[in-house]
Amino acid sequence: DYSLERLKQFQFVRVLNEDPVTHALTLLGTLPLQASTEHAHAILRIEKTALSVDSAELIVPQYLENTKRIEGTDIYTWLFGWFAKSADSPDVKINIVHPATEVHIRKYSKQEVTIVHETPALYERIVKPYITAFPPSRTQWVENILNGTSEAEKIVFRDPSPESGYLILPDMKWDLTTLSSLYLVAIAFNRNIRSLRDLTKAHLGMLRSIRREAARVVHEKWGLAPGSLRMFIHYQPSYYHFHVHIVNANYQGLPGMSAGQAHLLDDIISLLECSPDDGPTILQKMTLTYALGEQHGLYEPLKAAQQELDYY
Ligand code: M7G
Repeated sequence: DYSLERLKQFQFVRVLNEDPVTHALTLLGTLPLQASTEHAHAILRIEKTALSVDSAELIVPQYLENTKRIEGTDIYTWLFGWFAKSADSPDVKINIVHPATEVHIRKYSKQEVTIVHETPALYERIVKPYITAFPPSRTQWVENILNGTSEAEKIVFRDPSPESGYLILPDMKWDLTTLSSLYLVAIAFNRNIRSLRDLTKAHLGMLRSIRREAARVVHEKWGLAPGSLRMFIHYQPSYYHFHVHIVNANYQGLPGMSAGQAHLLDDIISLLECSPDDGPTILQKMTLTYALGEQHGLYEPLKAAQQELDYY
């Protein structure tokens, strides 16, 4: 039996694996064999237990012993939390949206998804008006970052051109320290690109620049070699102001990486390169297929419109 006393005789050799998605570390070491002083190799996979619904009342902020703010912009704040005073590394990362709108409550709710096919016609009729109807307050956090009132000291790259410039900074999903889950975001200064449907050949310079500068900055600042980044663009995004997700390629299995939602920056660049010089680009002519949660504002209208398509 692996009593506490026996486990304490574990002699650490090395870390075999680290998984930021499941919050696990796999250690190699040795443990004494039963009724012996002789040690043999032992593998310990240590995983933080899931925060279950049953433990909800134990993780409410009243039980926190300490917090440390990581960053914040507009209605978004993210911080570390400790449940016990002594622990070095924080027990939890807490993201706060406050005051939260109805759209936020729906986005963060558990929901079933359905696959929809968005033809250019459906984009024009349903999606474009939906995007246009968002109040500017929805992307106030983006404006705060672009005009330097928030997260200014976190910016790692800046090209100030209003047409083709952008900023690169840590995404609020990142804890700023765990390299294996490195997550940055590039945000364009150009406010006219609401989604990848608006990208044209004229934006190729900016897209190639993001690809190049993100790799350079991440190499210089965090030592990650070329090829260690997965850069992608969401469709649908939550925020219709053009941005690119820049993520450690080894950080896999995130919900926002599903086929359909995440489009590789390299593929987008290539699709634009293959597009004609005049007229609509491939991104404007193609049918985009993706999963929509039932709480998404486009769910009902797009689902209803699917009957008109030839797919079924
Ligand atoms: P998205 O594809 O529009 O939506 O990406 P998603 O949130 O469903 O992925 C927006 C990206 O910006 C996400 O990766 C967010 O984590 C990140 N993000 C959102 N806000 C509100 C902030 C913020 O205030 N600061 C920073 N640094 N990143 C943010």
